[in-house]
Formats: sequence, structure tokens, C-alpha cells
Amino acid sequence: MRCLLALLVIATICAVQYAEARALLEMPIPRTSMIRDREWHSFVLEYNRPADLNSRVADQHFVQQLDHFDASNNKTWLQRFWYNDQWYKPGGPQFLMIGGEGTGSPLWVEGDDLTWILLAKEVGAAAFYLEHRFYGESQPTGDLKFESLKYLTSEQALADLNTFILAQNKVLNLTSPRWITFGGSYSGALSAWAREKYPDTVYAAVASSGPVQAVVDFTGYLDVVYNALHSYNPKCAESVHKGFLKINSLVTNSQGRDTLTKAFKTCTDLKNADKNGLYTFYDAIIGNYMGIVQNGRGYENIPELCKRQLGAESDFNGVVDVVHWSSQKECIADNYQTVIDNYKKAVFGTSSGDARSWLWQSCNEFGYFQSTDSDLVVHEFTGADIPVDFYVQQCADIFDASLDNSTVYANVEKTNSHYYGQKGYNGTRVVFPNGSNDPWHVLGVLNATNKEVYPILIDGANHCADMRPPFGSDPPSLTAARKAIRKHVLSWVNA
Ligand SMILES: *[C@@H]1O[C@H](CO)[C@@H](O)[C@H](O)[C@H]1NC(C)=O
Ligand SMILES: *[C@@H]1O[C@H](CO)[C@@H](O)[C@H](O)[C@H]1NC(C)=O
Ligand SMILES: *[C@@H]1O[C@H](CO)[C@@H](O)[C@H](O)[C@H]1NC(C)=O
Ligand SMILES: *[C@@H]1O[C@H](CO)[C@@H](O)[C@H](O)[C@H]1NC(C)=O
Ligand SMILES: *[C@@H]1O[C@H](CO)[C@@H](O)[C@H](O)[C@H]1NC(C)=O
Ligand SMILES: CC(=O)N[C@H]1CO[C@H](CO)[C@@H](O)[C@@H]1O
Repeated sequence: MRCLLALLVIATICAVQYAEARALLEMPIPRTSMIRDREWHSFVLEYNRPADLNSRVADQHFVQQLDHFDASNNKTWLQRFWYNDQWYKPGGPQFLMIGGEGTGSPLWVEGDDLTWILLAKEVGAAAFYLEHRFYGESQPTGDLKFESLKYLTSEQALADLNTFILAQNKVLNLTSPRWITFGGSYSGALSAWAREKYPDTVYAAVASSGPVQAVVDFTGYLDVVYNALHSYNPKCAESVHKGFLKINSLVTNSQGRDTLTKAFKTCTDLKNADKNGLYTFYDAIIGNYMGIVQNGRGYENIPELCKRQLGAESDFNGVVDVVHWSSQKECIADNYQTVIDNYKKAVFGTSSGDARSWLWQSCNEFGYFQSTDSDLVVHEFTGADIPVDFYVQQCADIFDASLDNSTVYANVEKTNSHYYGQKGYNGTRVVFPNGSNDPWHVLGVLNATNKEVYPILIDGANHCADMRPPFGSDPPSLTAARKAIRKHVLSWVNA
């Protein structure tokens, strides 16, 4: 059981580490957040609230349509949400945090030092969180079968949101509602798209670290990871690279594979690994570097990574040390079929179920496969290539043979023509915070596409950093970004 979880614990995320903000009370808890043994990027609140502040806001459920685009389908299901009106002042706005690719939590509407809640308190807003269909307890069909997953799309999720808001306007007798959506990572993109597609329902949006551009071969991700390490300390990046070169040479012979098996504690003996097994192994190793740079407070993670990398006896030992420091799993995955089987048998309501749902969305809409296909990465970082085909192939191996290479590419193209991508984004009243050390910023709206699109550069920040509670060691760029977000939100609320 533990092993299954270890392999499939999804991830997260705009890991908003509440515990970190309460560092005096608790040690920060690093987020496991893995998919295919890789640090992932969904949107689960990592929010270890101290025990005396137990959740007060109850789960609520909304009767939602299964298929918003087929009038003859009248099936419904219960979508979970949370609502907190403790700071609401009559006439105030409605803030909605959009659930992303993970299980929701009432802590989102209670965490009174989260950036969006600080704003809600200031302007007297009601706070809502709507869990995304097919994640957590919001399960439209009660299973994650291939046939059912056709109802798991961002378009259905946005229609859920629209239906939900219109219903709340009635339930709460809102005569002049003003809904502002929030989100980070995938749900940051949803927040931007909600404003783009439902401008009459959603008044404005904050879209943190939202990858609004879909892409199959997301080479830019690892470029940013490398650049973040290199700009912190070129010697550190070089040592990581040399460590990888050593791995590449050890992998070529059986004695070397023995060394790797022992050093990294792989789940099976690497001597038996075939090509996909080796890719699985590399993916697991690299995934740790990805997670360290993307999540948590990256500007503290990177110095720690480099301290370990450079403090070890050799470049190779540096990589081993970093991986053991970052990985919270019992063993490092190196068996392709085990990974595939775990996705196949994943059930809803578990983190592996959430992981299966997200991989489905990757294959069916977004791609976002973080290959090593860029020259920079091959030459300066990994020294070896894990091609994007390795990831695309998993779509067919896990879900259905129909999800072949050309279908996956066509799906991603469809997504971009539907939402117009990062250069064609045409919603208005949207703030796009993006962190320079966040690998996802590459797919975000970085340049204003119209006069009411406001990108905010956060130098040195990583994934969704602006959403976390302010913290003593925050760099000035992050503090400035929160101020800029506040300025825009106030201008919308007071307009
Ligand atoms: C749903 O649709 C079916 C078939 O069109 C119909 O028989 C049924 O009465 C409908 N149910 C509801 C609750 O409207
Ligand atoms: C909304 O108005 C209806 C009818 O006037 C009333 O019964 C209901 O309590 C109101 N709801 C709220 C949340 O004020
Ligand atoms: C997958 O499809 C893309 C786009 O059509 C193409 O460029 C690529 O070569 C294909 N890869 C494989 C392995 O067939
Ligand atoms: C955005 O572009 C699409 C396609 O060109 C168009 O249908 C839509 O009306 C545009 N929306 C706005 C707000 O301009
Ligand atoms: C943003 O604009 C800058 C300069 O105007 C340009 O160099 C850069 O490529 C643009 N980026 C994107 C993603 O459009
Ligand atoms: C408009 C703007 O500030 N865009 C920035 C978003 O972040 C990237 C990455 O740091 C910058 O290059 C852009 O200038």
C-alpha cells in the first residue's frame, strides 16, 4: 500500500504551506506531491493548520449537471464546495477560489493569512471554493473509467463554475453580484479562462502561475529549472550536470547499475531495467530537482539544494544526497509497468485517483509533458534525453490505444484554438502573476495581450508564491507583487 501511494501521491501544487507561515509552531513539512515519482504541479492546499484551529466551515454540495453541452443528458451529480461569509459585508464582492487538479479543502476559505483571504477581509468579500469535477469528492460518475473521463474537461469545469455562480446569485439573493475568481497553476489558467469565456458571470480574475498555453513537449520547464540553479550558483549547476554524466556512464554496465541501485535505493534491481525502466528511473531523479525548484519557498530550497550538491564528496554523491533529501519515498521508481499499472487501477477519492484524473487531462487537453528535449538541458543538465514520446506513449498505455501520438497532439492544438493561448488571450481585468523561477511561467501570459491584462513579474519567485501567506524572508519582488495584486483587486471592487 505504501509503495503504491509513494508512486502515485499526486501532487501539488501550488503548495501553500501554511505550516511554513507558522514556522514557530511547527517545522515546515515538505510536500511529497509526486506523479510518476515526479514532483507535480496540481493545486492542493498544503496547509497544515495547527490543531487548535480546526476546520469550522462545513462541506456543502451543489447539484451539478453531468454534461453541460448535451441538452438531452439530464444526469446530475453533487459538486463539493465551501463557503465562508465571516468577513462578508452586504454589497461586498464574491471571491471564488477555483479548485484545480487535486482534492479541495475548507482551509482555503479559512486561512486568514492567505493572500486572497487577506484581500477578502479587507474588502468585505464572501469566500467560496469550488472543487473541480473528478477530483477529491466531486465525482460525477463515481468511477474513473476511460468511458467516464470524457466528462472530465476544462470546458465542463468552466461550465460548472458558471452554473454554480448563477445559482449562488439566486440562493443568496444577490442583486448586483461581483464575482472575482482566483486560482493557481492549472486553476490559475481556469481563472483566466473563466473571465475569458464567461465575462457576464465573472467580473475579474487573478490567475497565478497559470499555464494558458497548452503544449505537448514542454521543454521550457527544465530550462527554467536549470536556469534557476545556474543563476543561483553556476558551480552548483555544473556539479549537478557532472553528477548526471556520472549516472549516464554508470548505467552502461552492470557493475555501474549495481552502484546506482544501491546508491539511489531503486525499487527493483536496475540491472533488469529496459529502456522504459531507465527512463522511469531518470524521470524520478530529475523529478526531485523539479520539485525543489518549483515548490515550497524556492529561494530557500535552491540554496539548500546547492549546499548539499556542493558539500558532497563528489558530484555524483551530491545528486544522490539531493535526491534522498527531497524524495520521501521508500524507493526510487524504475519499473515502467508498475507505474502504468498504478495509474490503471487508481480509484477516485485517493491521491492516486487525482493523479489519474490529471494525467487524463494532460493527454486529453494540455500535454505539458516535461521532457528533456531542449538542447540546453541535454548539454548542460542531464546529459541524456528522456524524449517526449516516452510520456505521450503513457496516454495509450494507461487509458486507451486511441490516445495515440497524433491524437494527443491534435487534442493540445484544439485546446489552444479554443482558449487562444498565451499570445491570443483576450479576457480583460485579469492579473497574471508569474515567478521567474517557476517553470510554468513559460506557458503563462507574460506580456499584456490587451490594455486590461496585467502580467506581474516576480523576480526569483517560484510556483504560486504570491498566493502563500506573507513570510518574513519573502524577497521584495514578492511583497511588491502582492501589493500590485491588491491594487488591481481594489480597483475592481471599488469601480
Ligand atoms: C431525464 O431524461 C429521461 C430521458 O429523456 C427522462 O425519461 C427522465 O424523465 C428525465 N429525468 C428528469 C429528472 O428530468
Ligand atoms: C433570499 O430571499 C428569499 C425570499 O425573499 C428568502 O426566503 C431567503 O431567506 C433569502 N436568502 C438569503 C440568503 O438572504
Ligand atoms: C507525434 O506527432 C507529432 C506531431 O504530428 C510529430 O511531430 C512526431 O514526430 C510524432 N511522434 C511519433 C513518435 O510518432
Ligand atoms: C476573443 O476572441 C474570440 C475569437 O476571435 C471572439 O469570439 C471573442 O469575442 C473575443 N472576446 C473578446 C472579449 O474580445
Ligand atoms: C514579451 O515581450 C518581450 C519584449 O517585448 C519579448 O521579447 C518576449 O518574447 C515576449 N514574450 C512572449 C511570451 O510573448
Ligand atoms: C510583463 C512581465 O512582467 N512579464 C514578466 C513575467 O515573468 C517573466 C519571467 O521572469 C519575465 O521575463 C517577464 O518580463
